[in-house]
Amino acid sequence: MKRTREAPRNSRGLLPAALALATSAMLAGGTVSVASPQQDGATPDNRRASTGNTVSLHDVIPAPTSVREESGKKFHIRWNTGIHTPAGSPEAEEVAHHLQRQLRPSTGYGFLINRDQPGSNDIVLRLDGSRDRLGDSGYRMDIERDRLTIHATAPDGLFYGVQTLRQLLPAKAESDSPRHGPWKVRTGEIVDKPRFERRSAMLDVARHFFEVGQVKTYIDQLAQYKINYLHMHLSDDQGWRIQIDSWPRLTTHGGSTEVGGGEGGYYTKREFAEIVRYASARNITIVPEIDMPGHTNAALASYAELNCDGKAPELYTGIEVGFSSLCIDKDITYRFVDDVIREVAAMTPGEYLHIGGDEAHATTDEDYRKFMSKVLPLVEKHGKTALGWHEYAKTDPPESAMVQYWGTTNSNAEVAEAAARGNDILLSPAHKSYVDQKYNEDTELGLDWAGPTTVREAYDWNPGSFMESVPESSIAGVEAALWSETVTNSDEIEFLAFPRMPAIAELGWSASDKLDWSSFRQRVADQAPRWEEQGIDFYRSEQIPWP
Ligand code: TNX
Repeated sequence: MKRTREAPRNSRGLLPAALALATSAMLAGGTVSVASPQQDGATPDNRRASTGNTVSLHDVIPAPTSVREESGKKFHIRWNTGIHTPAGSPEAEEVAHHLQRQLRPSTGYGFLINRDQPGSNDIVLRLDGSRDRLGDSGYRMDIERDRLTIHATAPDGLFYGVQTLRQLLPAKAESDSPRHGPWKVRTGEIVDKPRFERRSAMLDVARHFFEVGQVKTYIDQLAQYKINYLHMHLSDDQGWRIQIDSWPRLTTHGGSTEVGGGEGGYYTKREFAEIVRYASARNITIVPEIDMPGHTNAALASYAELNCDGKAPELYTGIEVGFSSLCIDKDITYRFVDDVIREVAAMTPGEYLHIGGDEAHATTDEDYRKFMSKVLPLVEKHGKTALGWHEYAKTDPPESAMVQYWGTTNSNAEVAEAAARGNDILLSPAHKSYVDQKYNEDTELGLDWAGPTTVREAYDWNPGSFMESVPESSIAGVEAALWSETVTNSDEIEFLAFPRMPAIAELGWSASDKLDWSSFRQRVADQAPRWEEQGIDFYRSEQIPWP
């Protein structure tokens, strides 16, 4: 598939005034303050622009809770810089190993990990953070001339601190081959913690199948923006992608194709375990979705007995939705669902199992309710909590169930009622956070039923106040959803996800007084050299002042 990478013909490419000023001052070798219309009381003084050599402590995505940058002094990573970890925490040591693996290739330094007294020039990880200030996943980074210390209350926070540290180093630190330093970080202090517990991304591996390596690549990209859940859409009309031992034809037959008629594919249990492990080492929990009772043609094609008329339909490789349904009145349907949920639950350590429930246009309302009333207890029986698309809110799921909103407006009575009953709401409004939508009419890649969606539209909303009659306390978080009808490989995933996924990541993490488009577009622009080092094929939106 060809993609439009050029900005639309009528774009002028004018530099915003502040950037033009910063650029010319930088070219002249000076330092410059860029005044940005922030509401956090920051003076132009403490907002120094990043230069080629060092990065401003303000230049981080998602924007941290508070930043204090000093002038002049730097922390210098040298050949003998070690990583100090607290004794007795294997998880903290894992974070140290992650940092070591991250920085070794570009710097060529060893980054010895030690548990003795930290030496000078060391990066120090400590589990001594203040819970009042940092919560369970926050961190405080104290950058001094001779030491950089990340304090957290738990290993999660250390991991997030390390992701911030990566962004504070020159972009070439992301290279996978040796580069010349210097490796300097400006001094000061960052205090940071997430606004919402759930910063999620969704990858549809059903419409087009993605190999384990492609999923890992995306996981790496998500982790650096502090995303902590990856929802995998594992079954749909076009394909069944996860091995189920008790129903083997789901994959051997149901997984054998994809949109457009390609060969499809599926994850064996071993491969899926590898995805779960890889994600968890990056603080990401996999949320498996088996979509039902609609979006089930691949299953119905694999087992004739699941169909009301006992006849298996053909495999499907188109992109229409809403034509398939499991047979609501057959007992075998619930033996099938029970087996699938049992096996999928056993493969995923996370609390939630997503049962889909969207666009069940081939199921009557009465049947849909009947189906959910039988299936929701099966989720509980296998030790999981249900997550489902918002249509299932009308079936009165238990209070523990999470409801995922995918509408294109900011009001939905059933979702508001569910919130009032106590259900948590996960927000993925399609016109904002569906990163499978085109950026503009000229982008060939992507669908456009809820869009097109520019980077600014994806960014410019506040999850806490977005939905009418749903208070911020009911919002679990946000999700950037990548459906794959038009997406066939990693380059195409990246083109749609960058820069919109980092935009959604910031909405999920940063405090509402930090959400500011003019600041975000500048910080996104400054990510470009990192993405280039990482080989990320991002969309050069004309809304962003790329360097
Ligand atoms: C709607 S949103 C769907 C998916 C499509 C997507 C394409 C939702 C829960 N269902 O089946 O893939 O639009 O943007």
